[in-house]
Amino acid sequence: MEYKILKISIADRIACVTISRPAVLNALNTEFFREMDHFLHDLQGRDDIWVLVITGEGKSFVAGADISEMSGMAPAEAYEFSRFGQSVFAQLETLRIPVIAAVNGYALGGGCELAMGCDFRIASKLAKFGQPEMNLGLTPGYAGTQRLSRIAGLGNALYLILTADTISAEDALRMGLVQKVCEPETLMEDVMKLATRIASNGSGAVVAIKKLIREGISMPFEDGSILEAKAFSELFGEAATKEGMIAFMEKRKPEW
Ligand code: CO8
Repeated sequence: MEYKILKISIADRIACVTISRPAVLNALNTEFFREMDHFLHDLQGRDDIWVLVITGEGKSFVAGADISEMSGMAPAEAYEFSRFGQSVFAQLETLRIPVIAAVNGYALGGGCELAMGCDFRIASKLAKFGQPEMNLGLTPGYAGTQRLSRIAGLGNALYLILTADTISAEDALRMGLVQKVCEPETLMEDVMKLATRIASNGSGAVVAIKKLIREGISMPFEDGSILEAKAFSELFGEAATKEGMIAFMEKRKPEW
């Protein structure tokens, strides 16, 4: 597929996707979802990529769903648009590898929902977060009502969605919506360092950790603990795990 909106670079086991519609602050249209859906399907079958980074071009991460495209929709179309978007963001969660949102600017509406579909969020000091759909007479439509309360807590989710407030990266950090705030000039460098650190670990453990935390959160505690014991023990059959422990004892870096 020829990508028109996604700019993709792959190096050192890390894929970086830049959403590029800067004239409309990277607003998400149907074409974006088709491209992202295709790219994520492609990624499922690759074992040479261990971390995915998503960012936006220009001053915005993503300023929401494309309002001009949405404004002409009938209810049935809006339902399809919402479900398709939800399914694409859900793929980020079920992808085997970790996904990091590098939030460089506005993450509003669908942009905040995209960032929340990622495994964690690193933000520039200039980033702004919010779910302003209420200003358009709408609710969030890409599972923002579901993810925000799970990530930032019930009170913060109700506060942000009911007020439609735009908040700073520092406020998002305090809410747990963001894990780290960086200087704008060093955002990508800092994110790539983190991605490199994760990608330099034995990939079996990284994949298991994402699966355990993602699946475990909707399971009873005991079931999640059993899942953990199974994944933990299975790693003992992997060469990378043996190498990790032997390298520790031999006081050297593991060779993965
Ligand atoms: N959709 C379409 N175009 C947009 C969007 C958007 N979400 N955001 C910005 N643009 C366009 C502007 O229209 C403008 O275009 P033009 O130059 O042709 O006038 C261009 O981008 C630049 O924007 P501004 O001039 O407004 O830039 P400012 O720096 O002055 O303001 C803001 C930046 C504050 C981000 C402002 O653009 C804004 O408020 N944007 C809309 C934010 C918003 O409401 N987002 C939520 C959208 S709704 C949503 O995401 C629902 C998701 C679920 C959908 C489910 C499917 C049914």
